[in-house]
Amino acid sequence: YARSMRFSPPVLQSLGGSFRHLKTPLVDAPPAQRDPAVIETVSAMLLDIERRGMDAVLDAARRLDRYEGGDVELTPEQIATSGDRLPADLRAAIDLGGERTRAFAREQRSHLQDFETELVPGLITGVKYVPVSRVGAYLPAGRFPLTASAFMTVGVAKQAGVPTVIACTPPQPDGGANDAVVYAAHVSGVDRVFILGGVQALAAMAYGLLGELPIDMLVGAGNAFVAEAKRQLFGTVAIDLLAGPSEVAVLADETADPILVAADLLGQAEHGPNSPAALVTTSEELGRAVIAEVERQLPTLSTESICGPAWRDYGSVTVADDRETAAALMDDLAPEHLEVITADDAWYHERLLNYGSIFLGAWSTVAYSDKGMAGTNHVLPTAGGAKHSAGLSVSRFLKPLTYQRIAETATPELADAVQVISDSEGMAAHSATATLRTARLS
Ligand code: HSO
Ligand code: ZN
Repeated sequence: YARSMRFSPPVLQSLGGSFRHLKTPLVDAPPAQRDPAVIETVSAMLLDIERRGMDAVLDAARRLDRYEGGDVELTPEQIATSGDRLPADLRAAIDLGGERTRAFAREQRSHLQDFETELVPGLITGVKYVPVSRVGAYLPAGRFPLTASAFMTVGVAKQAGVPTVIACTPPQPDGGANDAVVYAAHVSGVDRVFILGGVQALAAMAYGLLGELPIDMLVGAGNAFVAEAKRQLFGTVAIDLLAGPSEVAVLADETADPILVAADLLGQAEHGPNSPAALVTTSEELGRAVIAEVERQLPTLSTESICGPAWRDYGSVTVADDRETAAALMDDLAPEHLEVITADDAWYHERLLNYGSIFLGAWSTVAYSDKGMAGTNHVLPTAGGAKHSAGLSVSRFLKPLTYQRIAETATPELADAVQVISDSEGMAAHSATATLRTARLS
């Protein structure tokens, strides 16, 4: 994630003078994501854990998370009763978000159809969707617990039909797990939960140290160490994606309400002091009003110490002369979350190509998806990753496996062509698999 919500100079150049910046990010360089010290630390930890197993995992948990407990696994009883300690309204909201997220995943699953087709007589080919067998979800509970992450990872994997989904979540100051996070994992159908954080959690799942076979796929976001551990474990296991700081971009025209636009920009800037927020607008008046409104709202937020620096250092406001320029600028940013609040929402929806998830109209706001209420996944590509990848969804947990069933009738054509290509390459054994069949034709 080298290029967090920055316009690329060649794109700006290609757009000529058809835009101007009202506010540019104060910090010139994007946040350092490939810190050599982080890479070193993570690789030393993974090596240690691979060699020494669970002893090394527990050493790391004690040293880094001050974990003093014995068994890191929650009992089924502890998981089942996690909701009892929550306020009733929180419990109900978690029930709602969990069910909504599963409903969307179920619907998406139903559109992924196995198929079979006879390409030419006797050549039958097809696709069969098969879920991965074991998934490990990382459920962060640091500065903010992000309760809904369990819906997005555990819940969606279960809707895909993944038989075993285990989860790790870091210990809280009292040594236990965060009840809301565990309850969200429980309603999502989690099989086992462990109180383990950071690199040691990912390694324990990937190396099969938790009384479970090694998992096939690691999902879920965390801090820079967690992201780096996923990067280094990729190959040993599959991963969802490498998430950098959460981002939001708003594309608005003169019809947008600056109060809502400012609130939605600050809404994601809250994730961290390096969380980018960008406004691209076709109205200079709206742009200026939003800048003023952000300054007015900041002191009203209890998280001003995060949102303030994020907006100052990574916030931007750009005015485009027309909607085509606005769309081109936005496609270049390729934001994780994109809100479109204009009189032309449908036109933009049709035209825009790069975003993790899009929110159309003033009533659609990012937090609705963040907390699971919109049903869509909040694990999304950041830092321009939306140019090449989509976010997590039920399809990521399913492997479209291909098959072929070939009859004698299709053999002459296939075998002759395969023989010709194989011979031209000098691959005699490949060629023989075809010619032996030709010889057996009745
Ligand atoms: N915006 C984050 C998800 C989240 N935010 C959950 C708050 N809660 C990544 O999409
Ligand atoms: Zn968020």
